[in-house]
Amino acid sequence: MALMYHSMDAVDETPSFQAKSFFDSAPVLKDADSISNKITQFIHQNSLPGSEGPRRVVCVTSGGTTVPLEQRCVRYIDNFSSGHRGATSTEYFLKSGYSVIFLYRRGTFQPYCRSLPDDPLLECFKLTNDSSIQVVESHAEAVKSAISGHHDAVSRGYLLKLPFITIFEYLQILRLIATSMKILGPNAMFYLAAAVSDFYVPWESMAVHKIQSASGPLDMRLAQAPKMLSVLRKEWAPTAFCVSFKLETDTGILLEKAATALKKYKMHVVVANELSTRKEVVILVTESGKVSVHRENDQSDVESPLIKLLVEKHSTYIMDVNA
Ligand code: PAZ
Repeated sequence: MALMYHSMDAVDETPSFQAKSFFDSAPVLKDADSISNKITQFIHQNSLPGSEGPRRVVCVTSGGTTVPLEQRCVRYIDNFSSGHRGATSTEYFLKSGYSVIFLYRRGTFQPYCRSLPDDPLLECFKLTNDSSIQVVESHAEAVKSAISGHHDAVSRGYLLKLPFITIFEYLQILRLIATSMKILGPNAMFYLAAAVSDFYVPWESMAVHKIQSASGPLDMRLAQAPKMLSVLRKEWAPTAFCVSFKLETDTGILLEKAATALKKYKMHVVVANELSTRKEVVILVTESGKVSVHRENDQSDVESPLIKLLVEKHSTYIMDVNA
């Protein structure tokens, strides 16, 4: 099967018009009411003045969106993203006192579970002679810290995890989160690390059933995904602090593309990263300049200094808005 990747011919449409057409024609989001209730409740709880005042809330997006090729989906286009950046960053945000809405691609890395083996259930546990279950000694520390870290964050109401698979689910849930987070004003942050498809097949022009191969090679026209960053900044959550990511494989164009995104979508920060070095170094691009952030050593996470810097920038932003 050969897929041809085309963008649609240039049309003179604003991002909010494109967004409206996207949502009007998207398949209905399953469990929308329940997702919406969870988000509202989470934001409400975290905006109540506690002993430390209302908490800052960050929406971390993580992993890649799929693009279904058929409505009764058998085949889809996917991307490389493992969700490691989002899961790791979530841990550091929680450590910094933020509450996190973790919007993640189902099946990708999860906060506090990064040190677990690929098949945790089968590799971390064993049956004893009396048929009870025991943790394998070599994984005991990883299991303990996964359970305690995760349980602590969820039971205290600081972590809400929402899964997506397709680009339709991702953008619909992101809109629900963003419009609900509007009430948090500058205390809200978006940390958009998910790898979102630039092209997709609109639902109404998608084959209903499995595409047949009998008629030979497949030519397929993909529409350009709407520029939701613009809509998020202008309409959904205009006072939130917004951090987006720019990934390239060609370092020669990375910083220019990041600077363009910063300006075009009015982001507060764009984090630029290159595919093969993304766990070692990222570059923060802001209006006031560029800063390289490196991990300290092979055992440490680049997200540790990255989140520290972003928290500082967010604090300055909150002070400026409230001044
Ligand atoms: O998910 P991961 O840890 O494997 O990779 C992280 C990343 C490269 C997807 C992220 O840092 C990023 O750049 N996200 C935006 C990608 C984009 O330009 O659309």
